[in-house]
Amino acid sequence: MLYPQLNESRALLDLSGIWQFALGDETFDEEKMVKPLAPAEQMAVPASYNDQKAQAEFRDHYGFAYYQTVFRIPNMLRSQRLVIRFGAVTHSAAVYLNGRLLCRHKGGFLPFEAEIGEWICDGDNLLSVAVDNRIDFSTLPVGNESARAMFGDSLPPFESVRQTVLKPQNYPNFDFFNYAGIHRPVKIYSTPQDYIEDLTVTSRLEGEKAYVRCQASVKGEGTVTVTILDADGRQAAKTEGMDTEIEILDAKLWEPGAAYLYTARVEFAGDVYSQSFGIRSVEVVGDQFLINGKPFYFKGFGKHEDSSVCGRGLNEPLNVKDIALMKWMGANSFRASHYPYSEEMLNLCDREGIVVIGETPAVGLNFPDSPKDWYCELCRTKEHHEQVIRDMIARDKNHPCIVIWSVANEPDTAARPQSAYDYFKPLYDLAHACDPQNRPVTVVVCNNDYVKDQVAPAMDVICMNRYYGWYIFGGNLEAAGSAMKSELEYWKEKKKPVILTEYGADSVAGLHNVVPGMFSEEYQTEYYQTINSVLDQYPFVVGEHTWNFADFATIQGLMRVDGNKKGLFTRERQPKMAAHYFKKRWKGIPDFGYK
Ligand code: BDP
Repeated sequence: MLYPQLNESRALLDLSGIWQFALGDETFDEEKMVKPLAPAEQMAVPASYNDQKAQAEFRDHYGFAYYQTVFRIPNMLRSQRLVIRFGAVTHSAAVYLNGRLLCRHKGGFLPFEAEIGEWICDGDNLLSVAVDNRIDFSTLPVGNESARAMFGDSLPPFESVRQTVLKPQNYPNFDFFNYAGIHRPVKIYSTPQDYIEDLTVTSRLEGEKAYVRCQASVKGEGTVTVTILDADGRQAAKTEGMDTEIEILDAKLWEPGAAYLYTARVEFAGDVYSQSFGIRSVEVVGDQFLINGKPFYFKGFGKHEDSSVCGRGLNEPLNVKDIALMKWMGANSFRASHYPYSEEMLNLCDREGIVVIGETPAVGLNFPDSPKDWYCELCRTKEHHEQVIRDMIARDKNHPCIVIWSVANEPDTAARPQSAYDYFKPLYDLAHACDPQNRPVTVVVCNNDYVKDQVAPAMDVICMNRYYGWYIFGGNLEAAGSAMKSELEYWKEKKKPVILTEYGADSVAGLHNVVPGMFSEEYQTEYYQTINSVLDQYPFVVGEHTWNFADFATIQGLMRVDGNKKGLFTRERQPKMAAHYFKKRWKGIPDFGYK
């Protein structure tokens, strides 16, 4: 799906701003969609609604919430094809235009769009969006379906108390706040009636030669012309055809830390679209991860789209800042944990030369205590999971920054190994089949009983999350180091590259110890020193991603002091001691050829 663009053939209108808003309940109220909301709150879009107000009912809301705005379409655009596009609405949406259902969408982290030409009227158009934040065993991320599933027998026996506890609410089976709302921009764009529907740009390196293939899918009659422009806008090649390959002379490669972007300017009938892309290769050879034929070492983080007030809403200044901080530390990569990030962030990473592991929102696929074979009997995510893989890759396929697809984070792949394999192997195959660049595919795992896991060894890259020294052997770094070492001895036999995609310790900024204890900045730093000294001994370990880049909001709980404090930065992006430690370490580790 193409990112909306303003150019000589396409207009672009941004509906960001203050919308009308009302909280609802668990029943969809069509009345709130067909006429102006009254009474209405004021709510900013894009952003989560949870933290924009001062009451708990917004933060802890369960069920539907309603948004409305009005817009007018300039007369000069009325003859054009008009499309409304939502960057992301979390977790599911119903959209009404002028009182009629326009479209529905399930999944909170990918875009959807609908043509609106026939629906538009003169004067004000009423746009209503119902957002449902409920999560269960059929959604990604996964929510538990009752308090009992969450708390089991620890619920009190008193009926009245129990009823309060059991009042309908979300029970996330994941460790980030269940933010909801219109999270990414809502835009209307126009195209001519004959238009470019999609573009796929891939590149191929053959020795010194580079070839670029451009496949266009179009609606209407006409010839497709492709002009490749270099980063200075100079023509590098030109060709014609719906599916065409051309050689680029003296091609400059896209590299981590040294991004070089070309543009494929595609013309068809009266339509034009400029698709940026990079020429680079990604492959796994033996136990190494190669970018442009050279062994790459991932230095970076697991992240979240999370900030105060905006919640999970697009926050572009923060994205710019985060990349600046990554560069300040000598990091070169991050994982878009645990959902596809905004297109705006990926565009930025393309330009900044930051490497990204793209991930679906499949987090929480674990029910360790379930007596059932849950992949088959409990979990109802399979179809939706397939859909998000298709949609994520269709959206992100042209980004040079993305070098790995992660199909899921920490599913339980060890308790019922065969069932897990039967669920994930087809998804792994699907991701490969969908990707025109055929990038490596993985499932990020975390199992104490790792020897039983059949999924991780079947992946192109073994990505593992590990918390020796925190959840296991908390406070005992000596034991943590040996546990890490013995696990790596096991993975060594698989002869595949391994990335430690998560490891970390909470630290409360400002808490200091002479003798490091858990939650202090010193402990967090020593924790990393201990684990890193083990990682450095294994050449097949091709990357280290700390958990997390910054502190982030979570559900309230005994283990969370105002959120998850495993950040190297505070939520406000102030560095903790460990950030300075990593800055020193990573400045000394080259992007290529470290091991
Ligand atoms: C891992 C999860 C991540 C959590 C982290 C933690 O992948 O989402 O936030 O643990 O507990 O298991 O800090």
